[in-house]
Amino acid sequence: MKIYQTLLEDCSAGKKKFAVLIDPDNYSIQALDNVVKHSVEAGVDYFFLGGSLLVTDHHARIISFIREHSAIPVTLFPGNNLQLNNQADGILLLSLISGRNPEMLIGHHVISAPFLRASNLEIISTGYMLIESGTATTANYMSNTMPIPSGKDEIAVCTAMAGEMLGMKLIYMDAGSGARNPVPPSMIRRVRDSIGIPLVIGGGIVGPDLARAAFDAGADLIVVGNAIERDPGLIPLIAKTRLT
Ligand code: 1GP
Repeated sequence: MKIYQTLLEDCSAGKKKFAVLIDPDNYSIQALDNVVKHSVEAGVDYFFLGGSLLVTDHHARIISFIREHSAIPVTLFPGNNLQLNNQADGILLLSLISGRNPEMLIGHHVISAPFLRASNLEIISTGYMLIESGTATTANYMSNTMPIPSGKDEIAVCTAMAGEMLGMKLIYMDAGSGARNPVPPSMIRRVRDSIGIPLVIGGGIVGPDLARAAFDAGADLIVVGNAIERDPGLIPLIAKTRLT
């Protein structure tokens, strides 16, 4: 319960959190070394690890490298059950509640359950919501689901409330990796006002201004992947937006 308990305590104290998303396909060990160094210096809260589709097989090596070079918790953010690994600290057990694909709602979880039960991973049940972002994302294609339209705040609100009522511990609204438009602040605000559990926002946050906008609208934790792959120097700048 360490990752979730700390997140809950920090959220109730109004402390904002920042996760760096590592898509194993997009990192050499040298590039990872640079991002891990920046993340340690800037006090990044979590590494999330995963992608909608992986085409390389150095997932395990990436986890070991991060574990050897930092104490920042590594949380799996798996696109499918080939991305499970017992060396991480925890896993966002994602149920894609914005979609109507039974495999993404419960099917993969059934297959993964024996592995997860036998593992030491901290399991964090997450209501995962894809939000339309102006372009087709890998997440939408691979999940075979339709995202929530970006102007339909009420659909997002009702979906998040249902996730909380079903006992999920987090709501994660994601515009998808490399999204042209991030989750709109108005939608973040409406959802934040409607649920009591921590709210995670990711997808298309490309710099400190968008990070600050997401926090100001009510995000408890933001996730940034693509922009950091392009420029790890953004890590300290985005980390600072937690405090302002
Ligand atoms: C995607 O929310 C994450 O699932 C991060 O998105 O890569 O666009 O930052 P970006």
